[in-house]
Amino acid sequence: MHPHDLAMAVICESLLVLAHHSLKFVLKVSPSPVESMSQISLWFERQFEFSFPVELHPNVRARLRGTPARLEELLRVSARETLTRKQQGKWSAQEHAGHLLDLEPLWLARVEDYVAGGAQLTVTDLQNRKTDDANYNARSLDQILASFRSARERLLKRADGLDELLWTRSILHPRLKTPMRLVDHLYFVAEHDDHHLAHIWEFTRVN
Ligand code: NI
Repeated sequence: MHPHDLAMAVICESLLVLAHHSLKFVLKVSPSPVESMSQISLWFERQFEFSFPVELHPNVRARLRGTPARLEELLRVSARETLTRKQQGKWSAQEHAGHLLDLEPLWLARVEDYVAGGAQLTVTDLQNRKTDDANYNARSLDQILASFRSARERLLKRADGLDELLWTRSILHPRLKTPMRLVDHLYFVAEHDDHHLAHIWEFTRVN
């Protein structure tokens, strides 16, 4: 080998070794996705625009109907330890599921607001103390999932029996100060489902 080529080979090898170590360093110091900021946007910062046609209400109901199956599919494949692990004091995957269960009575009460013709939708506790107090990590996962499935069935059954004219009735949302049609309310519930399913998915796929 020509001395010049040899020198080049040594430099190249040194650079490769350096690159390898830098990569190892980057991999070592990068926090895992769970330790870093979640990519999921904050629910209370979400803005909603409701401009889709009311005729889409069967599609929105189909989304709502699918949530128990999606939740079960996500949760049943993970170990209990993964499902109950809390990160930085935030809810565990199982607590997110419990929170979905906790909100079903609110969604149903809001459907009744449309039937009764109220001026504002039923308010809720924005601190979600109900979920913190329930201690879902100590409960059986099967029980949470079964309760959610039956509560969701009840909500959908109630929506099934409603007069077609009710779907366009508009009532003010107490926090967003936005008028919401009944179809928007159910769309809002489907978006809320997705928000928590995204959190659960984030937990279960990295653990
Ligand atoms: Ni929520």
